[in-house]
Amino acid sequence: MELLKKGYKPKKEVVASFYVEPASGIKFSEALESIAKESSIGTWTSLRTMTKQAKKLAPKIFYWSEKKHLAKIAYPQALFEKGNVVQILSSLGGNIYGMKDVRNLRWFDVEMPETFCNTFKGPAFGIKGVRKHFKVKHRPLLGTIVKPKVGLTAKQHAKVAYNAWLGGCDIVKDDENLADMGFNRFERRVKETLKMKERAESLTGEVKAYMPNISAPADEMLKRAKLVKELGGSYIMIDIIACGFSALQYIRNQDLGMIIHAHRAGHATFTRNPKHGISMLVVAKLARLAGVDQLHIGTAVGKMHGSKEEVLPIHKALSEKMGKLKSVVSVCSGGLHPGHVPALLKIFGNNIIIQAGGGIHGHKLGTIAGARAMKQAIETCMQGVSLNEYAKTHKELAIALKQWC
Ligand code: CAP
Ligand code: MG
Repeated sequence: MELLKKGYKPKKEVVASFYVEPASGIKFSEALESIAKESSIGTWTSLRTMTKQAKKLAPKIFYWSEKKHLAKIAYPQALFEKGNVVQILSSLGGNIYGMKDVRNLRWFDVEMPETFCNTFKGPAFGIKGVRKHFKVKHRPLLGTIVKPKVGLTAKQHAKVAYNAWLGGCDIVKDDENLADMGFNRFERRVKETLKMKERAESLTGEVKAYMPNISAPADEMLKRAKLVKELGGSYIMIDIIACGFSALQYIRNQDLGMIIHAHRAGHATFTRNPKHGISMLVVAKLARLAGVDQLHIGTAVGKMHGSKEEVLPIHKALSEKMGKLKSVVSVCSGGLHPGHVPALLKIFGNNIIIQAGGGIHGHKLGTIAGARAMKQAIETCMQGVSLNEYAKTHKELAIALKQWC
């Protein structure tokens, strides 16, 4: 099969971009052909069983630069099952990583025809739906993660959430490793925390939200999602890497009318190495196909790996046109405190959710003050004043800046 077609212009194909380092003794073009075959219709040797029909599904390697280790491969849409994210990963994120012909391989981008994107449900709410839910038009939304990550009882968890809402948080979420624990049962936590949410809403007059983590075996996830809905919740949170795209699509495809918050814990096992793995940009596009409404993308300024050059394209990709799919809200979280807010909003703009865990619950005066300090930092950006200026008349912010800057 002749797969190298330099200069070919893809039409309605799925285009995957790769970083490729061949193994020693393997030519760059040989490595590319192995990748193209193994990710589509071929294998290590020619086949007596190959048919004309099957050959029509052969991909075309239409761009490559050995110097830059780059290649672009156009795959016929017919190679991919409509509405099935799992099979995209099994093809483009599958066997090719284990082949001896490649020393390093990173799938760093994917472009899909609108007609293919439209075979997926995509986000049920998107940016517009989330903002409408909170009746918040312009400013970034503010969230917190109840800390300690695990260890509190359901009642204690709910109290921390209540204080965060009183202090000004719109959203409170479970941490990624909090599930149905002996010391904090899922149902009890959801009941207690939603009760506190309603109390905080009546006190503040603002819409508040709780994002319980339903990550578990898929059958249990559905039970928990339905329970949250029955109890009056509006959100569910899913650890999409640990749960996998099958479970994510399974829950999305139930059309429960719940906003889906996607945590990406574990992504760095394969997104972090610049020479090998799958980029967070690809994960983000697949998560949008699968139907998340919100997705952690990194902060560029906080505690997690991920530069502005890497994170900003992900933020843009979540609202760029992808057929008729709704946009996804970028969630910036990880090591953030009030001192980070101006730099964060300068990079990403206001159409994001800012989340702080330690940056709120670690505040010297406690959670309410910590949430107030984060909200005050957002206010400085909305009003165009400096943090230090605003801190002169806002003590919670002043204390936070002294504590962490
Ligand atoms: C943040 C966090 C989030 C990270 C995940 C944590 O807490 O709850 O899981 O944001 O990283 O457990 O670290 P802090 P990312 O605010 O206390 O750091 O968003 O990059 O996926
Ligand atoms: Mg966490």
